[in-house]
Amino acid sequence: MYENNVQLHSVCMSANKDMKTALEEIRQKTEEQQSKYQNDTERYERINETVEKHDSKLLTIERRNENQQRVIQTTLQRHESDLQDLRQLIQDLKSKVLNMTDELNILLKGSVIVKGTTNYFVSEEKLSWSDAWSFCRKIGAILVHIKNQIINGFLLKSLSKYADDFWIGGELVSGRYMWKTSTGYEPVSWSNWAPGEPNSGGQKCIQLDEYQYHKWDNDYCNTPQRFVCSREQS
Ligand SMILES: [Ca+2]
Repeated sequence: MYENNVQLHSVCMSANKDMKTALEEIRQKTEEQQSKYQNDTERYERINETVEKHDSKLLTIERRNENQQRVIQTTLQRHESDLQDLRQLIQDLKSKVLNMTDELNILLKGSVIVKGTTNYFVSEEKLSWSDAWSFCRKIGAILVHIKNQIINGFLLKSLSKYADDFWIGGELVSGRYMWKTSTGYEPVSWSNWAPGEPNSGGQKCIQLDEYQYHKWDNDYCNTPQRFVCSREQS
């Protein structure tokens, strides 16, 4: 009986020891697992932190890119607008040069005299009264109106060297002599008709008659004559 008890005791002790060993192993493994879990958690947190930092940087870079794109887009649009303005400017300049060339070519066909703020163009070529009017309009002028003795005297003196007749801007309209303006007509109130003029017949346009010392004479409007345009200086 005693031996049996000793034996049983020995078995129990052995079993107890094994259980303790097993428990110790489990405890150690649990601690190792806990430590590993702790390490993994810390590593995950570090990775997560790094990812968040990178996300933040990426967001900053994306915003910066968007801002740069907006700036580039705005700059491009401004340059396109400037380019468009420059093209228009070049077009306007070309047009002005062409107009100036036209005007220069016209001026080469005559001469310009100046009194006060008015330029007078004395043509070389001879045209009908209506063609002379059109010519004057091309250079922003009109066939000259002579409304007083001062202008009359100035033109007589200037034209006395020419042995030609000159159209001026008066014509017969509805039985009355009128100055043709850029928009209509004004009555001729001051005049310097040569003796016996204006005579009757189909003569309806006023010229400065060289044979009458450039006094006024009505003549046939289709007759080619030299002419005088006038334009106020701008
Ligand atoms: Ca006449």
